[in-house]
This record gives sequence, C-alpha cells and structure tokens, in this order.
Amino acid sequence: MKKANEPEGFSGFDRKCMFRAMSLARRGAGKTSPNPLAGSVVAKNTRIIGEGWHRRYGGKHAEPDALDAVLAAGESPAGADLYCTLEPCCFTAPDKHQPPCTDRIIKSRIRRVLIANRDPNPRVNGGGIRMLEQAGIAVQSGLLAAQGEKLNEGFFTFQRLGRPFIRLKIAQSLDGRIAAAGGDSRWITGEAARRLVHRLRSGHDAVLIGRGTALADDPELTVRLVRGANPLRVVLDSRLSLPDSARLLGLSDREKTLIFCAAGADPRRIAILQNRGIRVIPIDAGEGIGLSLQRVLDVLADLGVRSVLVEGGAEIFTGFLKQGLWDRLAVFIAPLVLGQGISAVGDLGIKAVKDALHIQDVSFRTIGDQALFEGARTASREGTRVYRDC
Ligand code: AOF
Ligand code: ZN
Repeated sequence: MKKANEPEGFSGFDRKCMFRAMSLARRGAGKTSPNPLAGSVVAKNTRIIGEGWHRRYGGKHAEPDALDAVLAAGESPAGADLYCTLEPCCFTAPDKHQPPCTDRIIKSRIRRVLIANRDPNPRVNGGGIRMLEQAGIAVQSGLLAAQGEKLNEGFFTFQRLGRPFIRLKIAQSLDGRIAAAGGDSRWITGEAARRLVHRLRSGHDAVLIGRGTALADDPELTVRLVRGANPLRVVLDSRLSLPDSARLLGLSDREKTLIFCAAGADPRRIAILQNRGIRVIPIDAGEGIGLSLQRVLDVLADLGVRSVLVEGGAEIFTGFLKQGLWDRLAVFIAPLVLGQGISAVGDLGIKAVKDALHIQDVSFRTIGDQALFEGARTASREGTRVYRDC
C-alpha cells in the first residue's frame, strides 16, 4: 500500500525490494557508526539477483556488496534496477575508506536506481543522484523515506544539526513518577518492557544517565535481555561520587564506561578511575544542572557517537528538555500509582498550558498491561499511529 507523502511511480515490488534493503541495512546495527547503515538490492524482471549491506565502519559499501553478490551468483547487473536505502556516495577524500559507489554503479550498467533517502553528508547531498543521472541512469528517490529516516536517525541528525540524535527514555508510573518517595525504582516497568529497553539500548551508540540514577539504581546499562552490542555508557557525575562498588565501574568492558566530571574534580580520584580502565573526561560546568550538556554532546560527537539514549533521572530529563536537546521520547507507562515520589520531569518554566511542550508524531503501543508512548520534538512525515499488543 502506498504511504502518505510517498512520491508516485513506485510499484509493490519496488516497495518490497526497498523493505528488504532496509532489513539488510539493519544487520550492520551497532557496527557502522559514525557512518550510516546502508542496504542494497539488485533486481531484474521482478527477481532479486543480488543483496548487500554495509557491514562495519570503513568496510565495503552496500551497493558494491550487492553488485559483487550478483556477479558471484553468475548473473549480470546490466539493465537491472538497484535499490539503495541511502543515496550512493560520489566522492573521494583522504579520510574516505571506499571508492565512490556511483562509479561502480555506472560501470555495472545499472538501468534505474531507487533511493529511500538523500545522503545529507555535504560531500554527497544530491551529488550522487546528479552523477548517476548525468550517466543516463534513471533515479527515483523517496521510496520508504520515512522508514529510512528512522534507520539512520543518528547519522542524519548529526549531519543536519551537528549533534547526536537524542532519545529520552522514561519509565514511569501512571501518575508520572520515575521512583517512589524513598528513591526506589526497581522495577516500575515489567520484564517485557525492560527487554524493549535493552533493544533500544543496542540501537544507540551511547546510553547516558546522571549521578543520582547511577547511585540510586546502580545500573549496568548493558544489553542483556536481547542480543545486541553494548553501547558506550556515559555518566554525568561532576564530583565523581560513584563508589568503587558501583556496577558500572566493575564491568568487563570498562573502556565502554565514560564519566564526565567537573573541570575541578579530584585529580586523585580521576587517576584511580582511569587506572581501572574507566574513561574520565573533565568538562566545564553548565547552567543549573551540574555539567554543560552541550559540551557533553560535543565531546561525544567528537568520539563518533551519533545517537544517545538518555535514561534519567529527573534532573537530566529536565535539563535536556529545557535546552531543547532532544529528538524523540519513549515513555514506558506502568499501571502503578505512587503518589508522592520523584516526578519524571521537573520545572521547565512553563506557567500555562498553551506553553507546554507539544509532542508530535505520536504513537502508542501496549506491552501486556503496560504502555509505550513515543513521540518527536518536531513533526516528520508520519502522523499518529496506534499499535495493539506487540
Ligand atoms: C554509500 N553506501 O554503504 C555507505 C555510505 O569512508 P567511507 O568510504 O566509508 O565513506 C563514508 C561516507 O559514505 C559516509 O559519511 C556516508 O556519507 C557514505 N556512506 N554511502 O553509498 C554505503 N555506508
Ligand atoms: Zn558508497
């Protein structure tokens, strides 16, 4: 079925092939960042003759991978259609690992190229499409574009805004509490919801929490309930107050734990943590909340982080929301009422309903007796969706 806002001229087979290319692209999840996920399918006379994807950062791109698969199967790509989740790259540079895909596509005598999303990398950004068209290849873009945007939310956000994609994940009671009055929060949401959180974690380059959550929950922030790569674990702890016994300091892959502290933090404590293999980065103070979130994001971006899952607590959620440093919300809601307790979000300076933050692209789904509410800061092309049990 044609999606709203999708350009005309695509067949059901076209959609099937692009859908397949996106599934292939997802196989690279957790391995390609800071570069995008990319998948590709070659088809001739409504038959798929080759498939490929970008497997890891620096490795072969999706299009040559699919074209190699065509040759390996003893087929010819001449006259075939090529489905690309991302506009093929078209440039060479000293820091570039792979040759331009456009050259290979043109040499392979592909007839038509179908693209989900334009590559916002300024060194591509429409240049790949132009080069293919100049070589006489028909190019159609926008096929399953909304799904493609989701696939590369980190890469696209970084290219457009210069900062990582930020998803705030809140697990709360029906009355909006993320912990009981005493600070206890284990567990507000059930096992199925927590499994979804682990899947969310594995889809981000980094997971970030504040000192309060690190102390109260003593989390690992690893991916254990599903298969997937562990993201970088980031803690904002201006005074380095985590005790040696904290789980985050004792994990086997300690180089994946990064603590941001204040520029004036105790140098001896920094040295002790670094000797344990933990990464510690002192940074400037920010407004109100201990550390400058913008500075944290800049450093993470320099480290190649393109997406961050922010897991709390209230002070952290409030800081990111107040400074407009977020893209999507994922709010897990459990059928519990805690009354007095810790609110998910603190003072945002909002005095009237008309000034409330409005969430767009809203979707709901139920997970047993719990719910997951998702939404975006700015509207994409999707509109509201409602899911039943999943
Ligand atoms: C494609 N197909 O599979 C990917 C693309 O250093 P390189 O050679 O790997 O190039 C990285 C850039 O190429 C990256 O920033 C993005 O613009 C594009 N990624 N392009 O045609 C692919 N992964
Ligand atoms: Zn390429």
